[in-house]
Amino acid sequence: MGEFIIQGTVLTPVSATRVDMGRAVVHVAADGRIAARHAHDTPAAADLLAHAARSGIPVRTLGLEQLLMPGFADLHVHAPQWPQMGRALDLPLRDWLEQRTFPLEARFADPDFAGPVYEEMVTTLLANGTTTAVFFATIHEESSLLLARICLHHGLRAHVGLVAMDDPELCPEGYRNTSVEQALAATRRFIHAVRALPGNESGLVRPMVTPRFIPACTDGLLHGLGVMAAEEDCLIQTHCSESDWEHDYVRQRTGVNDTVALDRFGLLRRGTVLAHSCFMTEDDMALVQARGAAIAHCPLSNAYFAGGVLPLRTAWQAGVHVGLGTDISGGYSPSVAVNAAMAVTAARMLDTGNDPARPQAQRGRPGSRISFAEGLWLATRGGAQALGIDAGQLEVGMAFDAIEIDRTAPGSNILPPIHGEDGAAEDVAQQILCNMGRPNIRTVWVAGRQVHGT
Ligand code: XAN
Repeated sequence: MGEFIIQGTVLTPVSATRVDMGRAVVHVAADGRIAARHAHDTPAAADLLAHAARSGIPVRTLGLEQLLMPGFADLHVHAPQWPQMGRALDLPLRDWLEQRTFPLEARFADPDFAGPVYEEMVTTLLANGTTTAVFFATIHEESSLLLARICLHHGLRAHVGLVAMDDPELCPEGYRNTSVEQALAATRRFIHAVRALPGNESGLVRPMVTPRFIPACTDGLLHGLGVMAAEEDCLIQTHCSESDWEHDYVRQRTGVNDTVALDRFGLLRRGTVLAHSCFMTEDDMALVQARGAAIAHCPLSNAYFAGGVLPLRTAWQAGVHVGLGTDISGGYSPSVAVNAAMAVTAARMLDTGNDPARPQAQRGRPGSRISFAEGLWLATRGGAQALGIDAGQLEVGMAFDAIEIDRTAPGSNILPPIHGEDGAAEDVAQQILCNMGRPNIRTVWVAGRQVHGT
């Protein structure tokens, strides 16, 4: 992969609340990072282009209807649930797991079944502009390692977890770890195997310690995984304070909320990604912040399985890192943009006002709303920050994980700018999150490598 230059309109979050848009010349170095970014019409931009012409560095020039923006981070995807995306959402979480999801995931014991599913999923996520993904795989080592290989082959920046689940009270015979020792040995082998994959020297694909959630794991397994994450310096992912049923279950079993229980097992660390977290209290959030862990906010999935909405503003006020998750297939869309727009919508619905004239049941949490700029941040830099990755903004020093959007692609739902004027950057960000679709995504890069499109 060689260096190149790309010039055109760049749309990027500059902070959690501000989006910037302007024509720029961007230099992507051979290591896949942004080496320089200059506003077009500046002497520095002219010098860069002249240097490119002299040195034979390729230059890609975008038209006025194209936009360059950071790629999306999807912090929560159940890879083996791809075949049931958009199905079975009318069941409650526990029934859905037992009747539909565990039987489907059990089929991934067969790598010949897993391979084509994972192949299609990875390429579809890239086609939707996802440049970083965090996957729950299954309990099966061979097919989970195959998922890591497929991510590496296609250039998706990925985090892959071999799922650990051993509690016979919830997990069916045939789809659970057979003992704590077996689960721990498999997880350790998996961590080492992912790190040693040929072609993974840069760590593009990273393993994650993955206890499914407290109800699926015995105390012995949770404790062992906490110790292992520290020993191996490995990221962790799990579900946390997810739904009314799950939240009550954990309180009954442990006497505390999920966050405190996870902390006691050593599972709350910098680099832990907690999916959902709808039922976290302010104390829970303070603990998560103190440990440096992050939340994967899955607004679409929460509408079906949680019986609650993440108080996102409260999490941010507590200083917690938050990104977005599609939660396939608890969420029905593979698009992080759809989930970003849904996050804005869910926050507005939470904020139904606090008019004392209303009955208590109709009062919301005032101040919950988030802007579309904040939605874009969640979808890009917020997610990357949660994982400790230098990506998610098109700024010098960041990895060039980017999407070229074509606003006039055939089949586009994005309307052209009014009178040819784009207006405010936030308006454009809003339009992209609300109306973009696959036809608009012309090209995708991860770490400077073109991984989708032309
Ligand atoms: N909790 C879960 N929630 C979800 O949305 N999907 C799952 O597969 C799962 N497992 C535990």
